[in-house]
Amino acid sequence: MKKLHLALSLVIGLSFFTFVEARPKPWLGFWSQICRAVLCENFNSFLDGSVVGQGGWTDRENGNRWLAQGLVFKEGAKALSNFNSMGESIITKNTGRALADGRQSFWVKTQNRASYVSFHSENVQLGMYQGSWDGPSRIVVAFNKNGNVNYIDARTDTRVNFGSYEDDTWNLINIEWRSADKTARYKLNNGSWTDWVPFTGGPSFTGFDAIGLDGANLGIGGVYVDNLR
Ligand SMILES: [Ca+2]
Repeated sequence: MKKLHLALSLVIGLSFFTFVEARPKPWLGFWSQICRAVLCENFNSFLDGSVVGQGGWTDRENGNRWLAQGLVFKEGAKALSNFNSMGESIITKNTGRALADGRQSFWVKTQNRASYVSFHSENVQLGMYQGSWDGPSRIVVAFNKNGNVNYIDARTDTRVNFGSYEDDTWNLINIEWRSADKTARYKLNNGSWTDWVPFTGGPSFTGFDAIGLDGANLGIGGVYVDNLR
């Protein structure tokens, strides 16, 4: 009798397993939508105009020059633009979810970069921050007037060019970081990864929970940013 019960249990169990396996799995689609970056943002639902105050974005300095707009975008229906001729224009967003190990990508399109005013080594800067733009640890990438893309090597506190980019073209930046040795690596337009390089503020690092964007001294040029993932 016990053997019969066991056999019946097996049959019922297997039948249920087969039934579950055969069902559509909407949660798999949901799972694939889960954001594994500091921020996943496509800007498509934003109202045209200043991004400050929308979707949790805040003004760090002259941030109202970052606009949501639907004329130029990489994905969907909208992207951010910035045509800040002089000085800096900085926005940040803290997601409230710190990643000790993680990744982040950005799509960036400069416009008329020849008209940019040379500004240190960063006309357009994108990055991850700990706490805020002014936090102790950061990973930043910058696009310059001269067509170079750079990161900061914390060992020398200098910007290191690791690629060049085309003006008036959407460029993809991928960044990964790890807490084990407080390093990051970088990739431009699906090229090769750089080596793992120490990022700024490693000794204070616990996790990145903020994103920052800066458009600086763009002259009569500008920049578009879309589809952070
Ligand atoms: Ca978009």
